[in-house]
Amino acid sequence: MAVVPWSQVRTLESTIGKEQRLHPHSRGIFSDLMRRIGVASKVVVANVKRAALLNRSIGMAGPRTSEPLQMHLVANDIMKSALVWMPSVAGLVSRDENGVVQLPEKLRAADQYIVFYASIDGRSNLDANGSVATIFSIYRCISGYSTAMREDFLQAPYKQAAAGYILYGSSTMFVLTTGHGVHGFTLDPEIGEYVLSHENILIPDKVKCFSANTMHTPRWDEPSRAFGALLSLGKEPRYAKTTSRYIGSLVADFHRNLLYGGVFMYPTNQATGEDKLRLKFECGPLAMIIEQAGGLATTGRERILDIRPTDMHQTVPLVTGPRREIELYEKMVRDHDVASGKRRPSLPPPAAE
Ligand code: AFP
Repeated sequence: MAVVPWSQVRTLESTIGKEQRLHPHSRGIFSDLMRRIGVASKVVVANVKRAALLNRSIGMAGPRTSEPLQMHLVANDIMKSALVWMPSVAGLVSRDENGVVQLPEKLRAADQYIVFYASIDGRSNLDANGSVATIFSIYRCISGYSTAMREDFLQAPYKQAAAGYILYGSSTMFVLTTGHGVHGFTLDPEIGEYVLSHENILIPDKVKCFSANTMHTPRWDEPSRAFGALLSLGKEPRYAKTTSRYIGSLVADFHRNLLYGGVFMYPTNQATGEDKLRLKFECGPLAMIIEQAGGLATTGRERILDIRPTDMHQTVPLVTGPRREIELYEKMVRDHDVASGKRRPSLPPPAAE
C-alpha cells in the first residue's frame, strides 16, 4: 500500500482550519466548536472501547458485578462538560435529558450556536460489542438574545450550520458536513488524530442494502410495505442484487448505506401511530448528510430538512437513501394518498401559450 507523504496528510484539524480560511472575517469560533466536539469524541471512544472493563453497560445483559454505570450517561456527561462552558454555545440539548441543558453564567462569544447531540445512539448494541455513535447537529442562534430562545431550538433542520456523527465501530470515524460536501475522518489511534480518509463522500446510485426492522412490516402503512417488498423481492432488475442488512444502530446502518449504496427505512407504526426516530437528534442531522452526499431523506410526505419542529424531542418517520429510490417512495405514497382520497391529485402543468 502506498504511504501518503506526511505533508499531504489532512486531518480534521487542518480541514477545519482550511474551511475557516475560506471566510476571511471568520473569528474561528465555529472552528473551535468543531474541534471541541472532536476532542470530546476521543474521550467518549476511550470509554466505549473499555466499557466492559470499566463495568459500563446499558445493563441489558444484566449487571456483571455491581451496579453498572450506563455508558450513554457517561458519554452524555463527557459531551456536556466539553460543551457547556464554551462561550459560543448559547443552547445545548441532549437526547438523554428532558428540556435544555442548564448553562452556567459565562462570557458570550460574538457568534452563538445551538448544539443538539445524542451521546450514544444504538446503545442496545453495546453489550454485544456492536457499533454505536454520537450524533450532533448545530444551528446558529437566530434570536439575538444572550440566552437562546424557543425559536432558536425549534429551527427546521434545513437551517443546520453543520451536522455529523462519530461512529465507534471497528475503527472510529468522524463524518462531518458544514454544507460543502461530506467528509469522513478516521481516528488514527497511534497518533490520536482524525485523518481524512473519505473525501467528498457521495452515496452510490445503487441499492446494495435494504435496512429496516422487517419484523415491523405488518405495522407499516401500505406504500411502505409495497416499497419494502419491491426492494427485497428483487423482481426489478435494479434490485436483483439488493440484500438485507440491519444492525439496529441507526448510524451504523446509515453509514454502511452511505458508502455502499442502500435504503434505510423506519416508517410509522400504524398500530400505535408512533414514530421512533427523533427529528432534531437523528433524522435532521442524517438528512443533511445524505443530501450533501447526493441522496434524499423523507417522511414520505415531507422532506425531512423542511419539517418545522413543534417539540425538541419530536419523532418522525424516516426513509433515506439514493435520490432515485426516495423519489420513487414519495411517488408511491402520493399515489396511495390520492387513491385513498387523502390527497387531491396534483394539477397538470399549465398548457403552453
Ligand atoms: P437505542 O440507542 O436505544 O439502542 O436506540 C437506537 C435507535 O433509536 C436507532 O439507533 C436504531 O436504528 C433503532 O433504535 C433500532 O430500533 P428497533 O429495535 O426498533 O429496530
